[in-house]
Amino acid sequence: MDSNLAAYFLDRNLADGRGADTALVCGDRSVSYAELVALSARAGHVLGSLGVHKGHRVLLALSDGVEFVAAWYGAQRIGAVTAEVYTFLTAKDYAYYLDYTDPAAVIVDATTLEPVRQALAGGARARVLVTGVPDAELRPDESPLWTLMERAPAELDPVPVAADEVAIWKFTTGSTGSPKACVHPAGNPLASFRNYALGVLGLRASDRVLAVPKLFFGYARDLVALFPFGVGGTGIAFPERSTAELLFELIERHRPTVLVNVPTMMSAMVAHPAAAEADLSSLRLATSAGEALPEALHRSWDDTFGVEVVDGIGSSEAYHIYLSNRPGEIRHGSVGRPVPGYTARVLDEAGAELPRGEIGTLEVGGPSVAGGYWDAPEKSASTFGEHTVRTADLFSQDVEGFFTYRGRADELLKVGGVFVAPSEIEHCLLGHPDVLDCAVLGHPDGGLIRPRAHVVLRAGATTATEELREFARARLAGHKCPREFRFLEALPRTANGKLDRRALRAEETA
Ligand code: 3SK
Repeated sequence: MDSNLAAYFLDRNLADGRGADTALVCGDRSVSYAELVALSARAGHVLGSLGVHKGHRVLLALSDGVEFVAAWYGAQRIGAVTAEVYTFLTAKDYAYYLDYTDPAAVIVDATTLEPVRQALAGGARARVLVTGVPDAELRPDESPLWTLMERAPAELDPVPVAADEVAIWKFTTGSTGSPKACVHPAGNPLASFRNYALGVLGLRASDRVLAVPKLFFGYARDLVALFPFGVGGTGIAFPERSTAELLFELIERHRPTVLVNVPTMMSAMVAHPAAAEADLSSLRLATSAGEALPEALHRSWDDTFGVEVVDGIGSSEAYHIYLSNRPGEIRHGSVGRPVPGYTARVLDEAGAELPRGEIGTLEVGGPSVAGGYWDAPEKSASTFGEHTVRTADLFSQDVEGFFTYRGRADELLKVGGVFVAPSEIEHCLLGHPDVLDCAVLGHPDGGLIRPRAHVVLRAGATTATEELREFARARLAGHKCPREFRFLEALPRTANGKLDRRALRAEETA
């Protein structure tokens, strides 16, 4: 069967009589399925005319919007392999991605053109397609995407792609080293769509999905621009950076039914002065992933907004979410149970499965696990098995089968000879009403390692070290209680919204 993703997620809607239905909303623009199919056909022609063919890589350095989605499906339509990068990177970062990806074409916009130009000066040989910049400002070796699309035919048959042929690269930063791409065949997003989007979230044609993270992050991209299209629903995209205020506005304006969220933004939304008046009544559910959702934050979200949050965990290695709660069956503090079709085992250091209740590293198995990392055979061999991936995440599973996140194996602190997970201390402190954000790192103290808390207080709060110490002492074993607290304006976060422990450590030692 053909697994071309443009055929599956876009063209099928025309065959099913949904051509006039809205596929994508961005600002005042509403794009129907028929229009999106035509835009992707035009983009596919443009790429083809520049010599991009089946199996070639296309790197997207684009802000969220119609252009992103049209270009992505244009590349998929011709059987090319898509990879996306964040739009606020430096020329040095883009040089790394261009060198690593070696794309046949890179697609940029007004935000990314300059740094990509500088990066390309290093000698990379990709064709450059530009959108959102006047044609007259382009250099002779750069091509105007939109102008060429306007001249291109609006029909293009999808190139046949088998389920085991590579279609998508998903970058993963990991906690060490340079970003690596997880190489995914076309069948993986289809498996994730069936198992997670349909099997867990129950996506339907009436759904309108809005995401907090940007589309370069696969968690958001698939939930906005793939999975809703698989049921004839609507994705909502916006180019601006997400803020609580903007999200309240977008939710009131576009009336999404599903909000794809991350814990940091949940915290910012709950703490926002306009939270009580915000109208989230259009939402039938929100998802949370990307980071562990602290129980206290989950409960304050429930109290503030009353919108059910389906917490889960995914990874670029497993393609998307593999452990998740289920709507109507939410267990606070747990990331739920395996998504249908997936397995999850808690292992000891020797790789043997641990009994329920014990903490170990998680091994995930399922139909969407990547074939490996690009150009990293040793790391691939130590991470991937036959449709399994060994994570560095620590978990325990209770007798009812629910999994609880216990931190990263590589972040554990050995305090007084006992392993302590920073996440346990962080989740405890986040239960204090004045704590907005928190990260715990180990620091040497008289030859010993002790937990040190970095805390962001809510606006106007004046809570001091002694009160937080007492709060922790009442809830945690003595060796887990931080003695030292540092108060910060904000914690460093990655482009995906995850806590950046490396940057925090660098700030600490600067
Ligand atoms: O949490 C993640 O890193 C992730 C990555 C890819 C897809 C989905 C998720 C949640």
